[in-house]
Amino acid sequence: MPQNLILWGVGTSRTVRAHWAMHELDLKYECRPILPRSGETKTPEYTKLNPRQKIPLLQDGSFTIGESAAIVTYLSRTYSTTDNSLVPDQPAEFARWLEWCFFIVSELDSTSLYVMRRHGTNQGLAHIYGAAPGVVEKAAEYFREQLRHVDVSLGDGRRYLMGDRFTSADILFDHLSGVGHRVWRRSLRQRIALSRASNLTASLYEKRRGQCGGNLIRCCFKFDIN
Ligand SMILES: N[C@@H](CCC(=O)N[C@@H](CS)C(=O)NCC(=O)O)C(=O)O
Repeated sequence: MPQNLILWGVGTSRTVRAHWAMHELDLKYECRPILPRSGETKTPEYTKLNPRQKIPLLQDGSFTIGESAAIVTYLSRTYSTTDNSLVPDQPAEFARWLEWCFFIVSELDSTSLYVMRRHGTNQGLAHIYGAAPGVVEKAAEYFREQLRHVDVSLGDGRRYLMGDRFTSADILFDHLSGVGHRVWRRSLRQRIALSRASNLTASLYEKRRGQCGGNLIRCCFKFDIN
């Protein structure tokens, strides 16, 4: 069992992924609830830990790792049991899982959704990163198009992206967009680890938001992708 897990960050969909994985794997950990867009990722102390100045970040003893998808994979590969593993072992299943993860992180997140977040004026972060309405419109179009691939897969009524087996790909996808097929969504709602992680991070976020007050730059989680 891990001795000294510290997870940095709350208040974003990417940080919830890491908290959710912790709860799925039943791990005890310490949370350092720093917030995005609050200046807290830019302090010298944090920059030393993570020069990319992003959350989430995981410390496991002297080992430090960022990127939410890498964190959940590391946690599962290091601490899962045969019953709660979030990453398939068998080569073809592993490759399929990897395909989902890359698709979610690259096609859905980086190429389209995050572009909409950063440059959107409709509940986006254009006030920080600059408005680019044409780019946002094209990114939304691309996002909807890519989402159709997920719809086709989930349309066969499977409970999770990998079929009957819950994996970290479901964690990545859920905390990307709040979309997804009805059966899949119902399966996720039944996961106790998700409600535990969401409740914990929501309460920590509210507490910290109060403390940060006016220093916190407005941030939003919902985006109009219709
Ligand atoms: N690809 C990274 C993205 C992490 C990221 O961009 N985090 C943002 C918040 S969503 C952040 O920490 N920004 C720095 C800040 O706001 O201070 C991941 O999945 O972990």
